Amino acid sequence: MEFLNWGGGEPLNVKKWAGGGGSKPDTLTTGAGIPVGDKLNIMTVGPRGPLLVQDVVFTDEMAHFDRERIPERVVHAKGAVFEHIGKRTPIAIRFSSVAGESGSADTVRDPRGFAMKFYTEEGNWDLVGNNTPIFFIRDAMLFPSFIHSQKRNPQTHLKDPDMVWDFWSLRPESLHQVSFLFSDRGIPDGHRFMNGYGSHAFKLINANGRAVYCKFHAKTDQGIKNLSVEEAGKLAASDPDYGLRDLYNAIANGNYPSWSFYIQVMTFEQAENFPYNPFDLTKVWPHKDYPLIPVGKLVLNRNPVNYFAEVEQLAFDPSNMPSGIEPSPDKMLQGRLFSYPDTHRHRLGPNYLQLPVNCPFRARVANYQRDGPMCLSDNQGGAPNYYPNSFTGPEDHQHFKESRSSVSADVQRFNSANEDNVTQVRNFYTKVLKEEERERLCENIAGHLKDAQLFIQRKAVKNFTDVHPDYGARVQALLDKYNAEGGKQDVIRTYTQVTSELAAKERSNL
Ligand code: HDE
Repeated sequence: MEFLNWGGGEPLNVKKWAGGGGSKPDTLTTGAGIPVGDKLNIMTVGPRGPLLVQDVVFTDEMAHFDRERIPERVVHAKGAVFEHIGKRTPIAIRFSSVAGESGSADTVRDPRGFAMKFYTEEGNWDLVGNNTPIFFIRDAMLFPSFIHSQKRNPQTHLKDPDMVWDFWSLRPESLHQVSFLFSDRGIPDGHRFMNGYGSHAFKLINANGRAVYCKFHAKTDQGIKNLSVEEAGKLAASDPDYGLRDLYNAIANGNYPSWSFYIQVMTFEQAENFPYNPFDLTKVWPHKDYPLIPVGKLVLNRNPVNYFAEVEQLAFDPSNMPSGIEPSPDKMLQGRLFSYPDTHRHRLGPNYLQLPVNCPFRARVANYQRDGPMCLSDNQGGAPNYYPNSFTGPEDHQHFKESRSSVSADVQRFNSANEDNVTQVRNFYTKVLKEEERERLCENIAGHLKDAQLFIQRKAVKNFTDVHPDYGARVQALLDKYNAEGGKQDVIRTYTQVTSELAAKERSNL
């Protein structure tokens, strides 16, 4: 295999990562220096089974990622309604963009976060979704690297199209989400005019203990509205807080935005016979086979009173699931069950669940956890702090036990890289998009991909061609135009070439 080197110190108009046929990289290790055998796949029981706590390569990677920085936040509002007919449940929703820092423009092309917290009488339920039903990857192990590739280059601190497209082109399972992102829906017109999706499959268990798989959808009652690339660009310059302002004003003016809430249901038997892994987050469950069933409405009728208290400190956690909702073996969801509470313990401290906006104020917390920094409550007073005990400490109840499921399979790092990365994307390209939407999709992709090096462009185009020859050809034709205009040469310099050029330059400066 050929290895590319990360060149250092070039002027910013010269592409880094130049190289080819360079030296052999070091062996990858954990933070403790232990060599890693597989850093692309989490360890599960069977190819579709749950993640194991013994996957310390994963926890090492993820716990470090969780502590990289204090994440910054964008928008939030509060509202009402859920559960049995007529039942109202207070909720908090926070909208966000993913890759930008706090203060970045609301009109960038980026997935939008759509995080929902339901304060139920049986504890908080967090459905931490996006405005897309799918995601870029299907294995949680890849998430830190994926995010690094979308954020700033560690050397230049610039956004780097090479990093973005290098990762995407090496992981073709991203094609579905990339195609969605570069379509018109990639730039929603503020937060009110987009849908929200729980995205993962979950389990729903009824009162008789019968379980089904389900997915959650929140469809905007305002209708979908997107911004054109031109409008979005203008707004980014003139009103970067456009989305936040729009939402805040709508709620403040009593024009409460709402979303109709639906579920899709799949029986265990249907899951066995589904043509793909039904827990693969890069794919959807077709609506014609798994129709949307209406179950409620989300209404946002109050703005936060204090941004820091109610938004900055608001902590979502996909592992907050009241009895009756359980995780499916979706590998991304399994990874998130660990990552979110881990990041909150780091970011807000181990007692973050006592903060008013996070505490399950409609339920009563009774457990054996005590102390820790910033304990805000009475620390459960004089109640016993060990279990079991012979006194009046809280007891567990069989009634709330998780549903039983059986797995029996090899424990392994199962490689899911090639689990059909194209069929659903092809449907999206040929059947969902109209001709002019296809044109805009290819223009948006080429307009971004043009800034990556040619060898990365070629890898990306190959993947689009695998989806559909027309897709690849259109993107390539646009790239050819850009490349010719930009005088881009099809030359990849080796690391040695880059460094010797630099050395020569330094000598001439002497
Ligand atoms: Fe997140 N994600 N994520 N994510 N995510 C965070 O949690 C993470 C994923 C999403 O308004 C972080 O509190 C991992 C999918 C939203 O506060 C962090 C993986 C989806 C928000 C984290 C994913 C999301 C986050 C950063 C893959 C859509 C904002 C700060 C295994 C279904 C929540 C924080 C808010 C935030 C980890 C993938 C949605 C670092 C490890 C898929 C809406 O913990």
